[in-house]
Amino acid sequence: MLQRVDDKTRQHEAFRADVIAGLSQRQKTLPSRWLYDDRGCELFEAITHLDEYYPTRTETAILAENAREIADFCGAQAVVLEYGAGAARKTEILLEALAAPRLYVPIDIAADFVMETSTRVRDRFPGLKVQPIAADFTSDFNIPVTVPARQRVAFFPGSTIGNLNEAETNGFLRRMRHHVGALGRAIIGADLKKDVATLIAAYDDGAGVTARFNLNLLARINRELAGSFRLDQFVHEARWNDAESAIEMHLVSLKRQSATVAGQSFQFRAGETIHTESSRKYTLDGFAKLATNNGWQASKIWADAERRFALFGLSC
Ligand code: AVJ
Repeated sequence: MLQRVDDKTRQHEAFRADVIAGLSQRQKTLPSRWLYDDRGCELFEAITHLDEYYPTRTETAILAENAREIADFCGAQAVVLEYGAGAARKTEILLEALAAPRLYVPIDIAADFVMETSTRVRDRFPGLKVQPIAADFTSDFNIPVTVPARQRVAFFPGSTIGNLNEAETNGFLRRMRHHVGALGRAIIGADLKKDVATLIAAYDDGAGVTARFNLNLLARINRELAGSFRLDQFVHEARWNDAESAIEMHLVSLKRQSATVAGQSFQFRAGETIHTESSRKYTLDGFAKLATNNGWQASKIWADAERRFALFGLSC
């Protein structure tokens, strides 16, 4: 319990520091990880069911259709390390396809969430050992020695990798490589570059769910950091940044205004934006090169017929 209180306090402090620092920059920016409070998770779940948002259903279908081959690539007795636990259906498809997984290790910064995931997976797969780790997968941490060192497979679906910047991506791929060891493997989901109209629609849906998801970040700041953002004076925008090969989400200030956060005041020009998320889109070659540069080799690629999304099977 004490641990949990500590965790909450630390999270709150980190949130405040990130918001103050982000809003003090010339291009105001807020780290996308803060989009996922309870309401944000609910809204993201709703996004995954939208017609325009193709990634989730495409990746799930790729996984389901290639489950046999993917399981073979992992090895029947794999030790599955999942980074950012909770991709429920995807995890289940993989675990189901593995003949005799030795252990499932969900890793997530939210201690409560990783415990919930563990319970759910234990219920669903009686007999499967589950050993949760509460850690932030974007910073350094060690896998406990109690996790068998052989046949470790890093599982990172959802194209969450696309939200990391270049330095974070390199660091993350290397850390994963270190975690699984020389004989280890990885299965990583990555969204692919495609026509801009399809991409924009996926991040600016007709029903406005993504807009609510983005604006919820301001509501969260108001709630948790005594913020004074006027939610009706900011609008959601999805932009394609060609140089970064990324879709960006911004919150656009509709007028010249100011907002207070934790006692500090921030000024906004009319049309000025807060950059809240980048979602990088890869080419098959580009991702393979990224893997190679960080100690991996892209041995397998599973994609849908339209090449919208890919699962990469990496080995060392
Ligand atoms: C969960 C991070 C993969 O980048 O596509 C969806 C988040 N943001 N719509 C993505 C998101 C806006 C999503 N990821």
